[in-house]
Amino acid sequence: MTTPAQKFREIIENLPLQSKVAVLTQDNPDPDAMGSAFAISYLCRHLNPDIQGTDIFYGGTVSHPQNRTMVNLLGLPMRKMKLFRPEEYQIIVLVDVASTGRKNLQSTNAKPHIIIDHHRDDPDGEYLLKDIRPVGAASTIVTSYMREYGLEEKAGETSGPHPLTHVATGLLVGIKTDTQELTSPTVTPLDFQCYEYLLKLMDGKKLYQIINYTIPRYLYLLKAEAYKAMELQHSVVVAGLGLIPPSQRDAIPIIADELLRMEGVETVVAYAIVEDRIVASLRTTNDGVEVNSFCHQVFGEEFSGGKLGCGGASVPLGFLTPDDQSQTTNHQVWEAVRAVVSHRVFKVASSG
Ligand SMILES: [Mn+2]
Repeated sequence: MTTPAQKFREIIENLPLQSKVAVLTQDNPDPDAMGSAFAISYLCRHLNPDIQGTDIFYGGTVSHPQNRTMVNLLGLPMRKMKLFRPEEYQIIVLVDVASTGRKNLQSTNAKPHIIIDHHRDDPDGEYLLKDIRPVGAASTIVTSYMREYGLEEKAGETSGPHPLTHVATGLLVGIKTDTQELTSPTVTPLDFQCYEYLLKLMDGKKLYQIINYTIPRYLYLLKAEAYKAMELQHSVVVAGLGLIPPSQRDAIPIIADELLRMEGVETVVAYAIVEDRIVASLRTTNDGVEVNSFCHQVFGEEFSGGKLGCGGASVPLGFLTPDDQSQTTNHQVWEAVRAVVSHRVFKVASSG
């Protein structure tokens, strides 16, 4: 029987001279998405040095400071989706994308030839290869290809623009973060085996730097703002961060996660105005809170959603979008938003 790794090798090896491969991943890629996309790109060039090249595309932003550190330290060649011309590529690979409905990839509808994923879904259609397995990380599946090809024997060699150690480091961060250090319920024996395999290949210094990433100063300032502004009723905390630029939007979920650890707190809503939207993160450890309906009641069904203790919203402000250079009106819009969000959160929380 042909394994998925053999099938992948066969597809890539048989590509005509000068072919190009596109690897598409989540719009707002997490370490698993970036690590596995980078490794697929590496594998394509390794299996067929006669191809013209591979490009990785994503539609949104890489803004979490850890993800930015990963991109910089490993030299991940991530390109913006608006540069993607599907007709230029002989093979399109989707990796770590929840394929059915494409919930986390909406910036293109190009049809893939290859799907590699661990999200539990099964998209219809004909593909050259569809390797969807219920393991802890997409990075695990790609690592299993590397093991099958015996890539560790190439470890000392540095042909190509990226050393294997960088690829292995990216995959390791992918498995670590997607499986919460191999403790999530989705973890399989294959995740452990691949993790161990990567430990022998990775760059320990780079791994350390990614895990202990430099925290940007704005995050401390926004945390200070959150601590000052937060309102607490019973076990519910609401923290408004004010107007923040898009490059800082990842502070919202980071602060929500942190406030959830406060003694006596079970539910957190952290939010800010980002350009023309209210962006919010909701977290709860209270099993009685149905996150999806909580989000819908506070922010509207069209603009929010969630599951299993974790939700979010992105509500367009439209006519009320703050654009006052003198800041006076901006402040008033913020005060209005703050009053409405606090009122609704506490109302919905107490009605549950
Ligand atoms: Mn993943």
